[in-house]
Amino acid sequence: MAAESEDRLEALIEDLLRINAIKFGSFKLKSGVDSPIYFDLRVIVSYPKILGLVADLLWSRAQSEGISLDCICGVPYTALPFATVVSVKYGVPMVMRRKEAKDYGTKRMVEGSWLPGSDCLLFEDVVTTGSSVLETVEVLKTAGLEVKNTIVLLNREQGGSENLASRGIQLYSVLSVYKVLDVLLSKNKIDLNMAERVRGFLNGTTPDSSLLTTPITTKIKKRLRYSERRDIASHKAVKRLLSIMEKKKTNLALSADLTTTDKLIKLVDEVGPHVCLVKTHVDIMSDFSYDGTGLRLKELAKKHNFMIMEDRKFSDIGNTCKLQYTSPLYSLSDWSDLVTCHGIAGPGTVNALSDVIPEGSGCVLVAEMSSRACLTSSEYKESVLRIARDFDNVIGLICQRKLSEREDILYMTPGVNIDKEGDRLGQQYHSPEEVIIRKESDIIIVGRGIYESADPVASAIQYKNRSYSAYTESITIPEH
Ligand code: 5BU
Repeated sequence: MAAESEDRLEALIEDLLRINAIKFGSFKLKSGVDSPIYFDLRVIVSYPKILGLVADLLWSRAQSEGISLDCICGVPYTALPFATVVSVKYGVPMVMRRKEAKDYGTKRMVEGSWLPGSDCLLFEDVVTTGSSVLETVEVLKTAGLEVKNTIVLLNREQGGSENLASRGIQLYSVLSVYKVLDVLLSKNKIDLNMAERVRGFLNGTTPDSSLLTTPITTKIKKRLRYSERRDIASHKAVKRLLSIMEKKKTNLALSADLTTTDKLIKLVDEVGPHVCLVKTHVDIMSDFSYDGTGLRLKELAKKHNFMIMEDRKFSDIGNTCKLQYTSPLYSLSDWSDLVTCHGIAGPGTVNALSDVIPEGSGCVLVAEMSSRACLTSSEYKESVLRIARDFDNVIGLICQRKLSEREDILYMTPGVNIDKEGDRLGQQYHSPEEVIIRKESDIIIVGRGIYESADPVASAIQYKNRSYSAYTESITIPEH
């Protein structure tokens, strides 16, 4: 997701909390169930700037999904003004669903003008099970409109998408409840207890009633030190990496994307003293060999005390990934400690790799990418987090920010450069401070910022110092 739209989403979440459209506590839902979180988005209508932002985000979601439409409609009442503002701002025709038929005149349930069979895009404020969307879809269909897509401002992630999909309606969401929790946690607007309570409620695990009245807190969350994280972590690779980071005072990873062994080995030998991790892409090399490259890297890892991660991004079905990982051409298990892996194929990939990855090594799941317009939506990230939770050999995430409250895994962030904002091929860069302090990630991954610089060692030291200072600054924030 582009940084700009990510910033707008974060701003919206904070605004919603401020205007009491999102509340934490104990609330009885229509179903009679007690919920620790409540959304009342009706209030948005009184805040024109927020309403405008909501309209922009709904419309930009429709655009980015390439949804074709003839008109739009808001599920009454809350989403009615959303649709109205989109209609006016972006010049899209709108139809309006009546809640009650007039008892005189035309008795129409839908107002406006359309041709039979026109595609109508529906907007909704919050979706839980999707029942109000379905009710409106029925009325629109009876009036001769087609509804294939719905965009919801906030998805409570309680089965709505699946229910609607089973009725042929695709649901897209601007925000998921998990995203709301992550952002509010990262901005210290709620504490871990509350975030866990809401997650427990959404996952169907029994809430602890003593926490039902946990108030919103403004207390600043204390960032844990590497040594504290090491004690919490159970995986050997996490413990080892954290120990290296603490001992060498570095949270810098070198992305050694060079294409010949000589250049790669020279760079790694020079920069090795300053990094905790070296990341490789063996398939970009013209002369990779197991003993000429792999084993020499392993020697350097020992000499300079760093770990090695092959950024292979396994993404196929389990069986193929197993064959790729064990291929004797690369013999990855002999020299790399970590391998990256996508979640796109589901849990099967990580499951298969757990059969072949040796003890003490692990997988790092790609939850989020740095490239412009990448497809890692909130729902996708949540699914990847679930896979990470289910497999012990997942030791960390490649992500653009600390994506969960878990302290027993590592968060590693590529797309870091001090001098540039991006490249011409979609890469997007942030500064070490942005990544470590604001996004609360653990490790910055830097490639061209180091190996393309005139003095790679001096650059590595600069990245190391800035990134490590950002960490020490964030563990010493005084509590309020
Ligand atoms: P750069 O030269 O600092 O832009 O290199 C970044 C490296 O991180 C490069 O090896 C990418 O393949 C890798 N990367 C990334 O840039 N963004 C991502 O989201 C992921 C990996 Br996943």
